[in-house]
Amino acid sequence: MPHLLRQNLLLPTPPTVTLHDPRTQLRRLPPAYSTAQTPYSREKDFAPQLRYQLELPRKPKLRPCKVIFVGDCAVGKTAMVNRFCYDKFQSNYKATIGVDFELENFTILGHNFSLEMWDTAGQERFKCIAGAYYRNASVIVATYDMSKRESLESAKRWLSNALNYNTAQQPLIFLVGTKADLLTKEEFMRMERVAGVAASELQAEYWSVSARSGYKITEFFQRLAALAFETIVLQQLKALNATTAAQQTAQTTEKSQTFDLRSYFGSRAGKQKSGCAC
Ligand SMILES: Nc1nc2c(ncn2[C@@H]2O[C@H](COP(=O)(O)OP(=O)(O)OP(=O)(O)O)[C@@H](O)[C@H]2O)c(=O)[nH]1
Ligand SMILES: [Mg+2]
Repeated sequence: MPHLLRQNLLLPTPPTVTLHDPRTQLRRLPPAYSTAQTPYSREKDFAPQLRYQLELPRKPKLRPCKVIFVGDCAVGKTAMVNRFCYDKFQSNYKATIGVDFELENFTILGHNFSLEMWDTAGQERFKCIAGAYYRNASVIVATYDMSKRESLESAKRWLSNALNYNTAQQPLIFLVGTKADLLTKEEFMRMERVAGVAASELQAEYWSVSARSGYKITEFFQRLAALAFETIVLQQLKALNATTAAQQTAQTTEKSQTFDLRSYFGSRAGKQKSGCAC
């Protein structure tokens, strides 16, 4: 009925409004899972240099950030990515063949920033090809199943393997425990203590999550995206400052050489003049 009324009165159809996913719009730095278990920023907001850099007329050029998920088979890598990207959970296990790929777009402090998520296969038979996907990853997520203690030891090996292949400068490292819903409160706390020690040995930020219940999934991905964004922009600023400093040094050297040549030729000309006069 309202539709007919609109047609009869020749009212313009309202514009379609695209609603942005609030989970991917970030204005502040999300907190770590635990401030005691992170080697990264413990601040409540982005670094002041980052905000300053973003206000300059020269905007940073942001390439998609490569994130790799590694860990034993069936620990829940795919479930974690799917919960964040599609808000869905499948209880039947379908092993990843080789690698799966997802792209997630964020808007951080008004800038577009994409995460390229490479969800690798944990099955042994794919290990030889996985190395090819590890190169140039800016973030490594080492994943273990909180209900299987041995998968934590494997996560350490997966991480060290990924670091061997990685050529990116100091990737951000996360250690993530999945399937938190399967543990009792006591088991959960015990496992977190053990994993917390492992995380500090690995110099990784620690998170416990559950793809089934959605526990801390959004918070984890938001923190990952925000830290990656901050690191990449600050690295660009550092590189830019280094280039400017090198250019300034080159200009100063050039100027001092010009000065030397002038004084050299000036003195010769003076000598010649005086020579002519006598
Ligand atoms: N209870 C519970 N089950 C989970 C959770 N996450 C994953 N699972 C289950 O664990 C099984 C394996 O999950 P996947 O995400 O496919 O594991 P994966 O690490 O991607 O495995 P590969 O692709 O073989 O490396 C599936 O049956 C999931 O339903 C969770 O948070 N809680
Ligand atoms: Mg998988």
